[in-house]
Amino acid sequence: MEKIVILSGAGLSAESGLGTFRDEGGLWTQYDLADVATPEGFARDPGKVLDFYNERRANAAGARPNAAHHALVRLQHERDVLLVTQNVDSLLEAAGARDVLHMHGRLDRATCAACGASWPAPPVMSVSDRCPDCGARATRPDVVWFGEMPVGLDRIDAALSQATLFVAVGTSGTVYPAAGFVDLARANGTPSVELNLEASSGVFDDGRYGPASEIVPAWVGKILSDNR
Ligand code: BJW
Repeated sequence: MEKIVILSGAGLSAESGLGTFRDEGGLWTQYDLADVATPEGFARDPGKVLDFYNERRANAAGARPNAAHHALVRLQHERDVLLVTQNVDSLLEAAGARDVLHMHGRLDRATCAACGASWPAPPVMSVSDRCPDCGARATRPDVVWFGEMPVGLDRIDAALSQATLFVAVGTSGTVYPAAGFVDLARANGTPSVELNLEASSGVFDDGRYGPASEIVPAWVGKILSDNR
């Protein structure tokens, strides 16, 4: 039976109005990632990092899934699909996904650096917030910064080892370990497809290029009609 692993990145949500990181005007052209996306940056200036995520949380709360999110969810409903996303937004869930592995965490969750508790993030996080479990003033966004271990790697490895197709959607393939999934898939002999605005740095067996809201529904339609 067909088993599909789909890895998504910021390009999936770009047409929903959420910025990418490395494109022209992207977040990493406006902010130094060492300041806002590392544990060291957070230790230096937690207020700056919380402001960065508070603004992104507010933007994400006003965003709606686009045709690409809806198409991936349709495929998940009709086939055996593991949706792995690097995105911290919840647009796949908003489109009706039943299971999404957020390997870089979630904007709508907070966590405690002291005890590891995790809970729904308030709209605005502040340095004076206390952990609801242990009371420590050690709360932070529940996202994965550079140098930290992504979420769910064992489950992803297991799924990749059994996959019959690996698909990357809207990701530049610059951040590891996600950037290496295509190599793992290919090493297992699993065909790989890239759906992106333009070719990334990864090596894929097949590629469709253009805006996600156009190429993803077209590709999903083809998969569903080819394998009825
Ligand atoms: C469209 C479109 C449209 C636009 N339609 N497409 C040297 C070598 C190798 C590795 C390392 C190294 N030095 C350090 C490392 C490790 C490091 C890393 O990879 N660094 C690289 C930069 C070199 N990685 C880590 O530290 C990770 N942890 C780790 O490695 O743990 C140790 C470990 C050891 C052994 C095994 C496993 C693990 C953690 C990485 C955490 C990344 N965190 C961030 C920020 C936090 C979340 C947040 O704030 O949102 O995650 S960084 C940022 O990049 C974010 C994203 O999830 C991630 C990926 O970006 P993405 O999604 O690809 O976005 P872009 O902007 O890069 O690309 C968008 C794409 O969309 C482009 O291709 C466009 O063309 C396309 N597009 N519009 C379709 N409309």
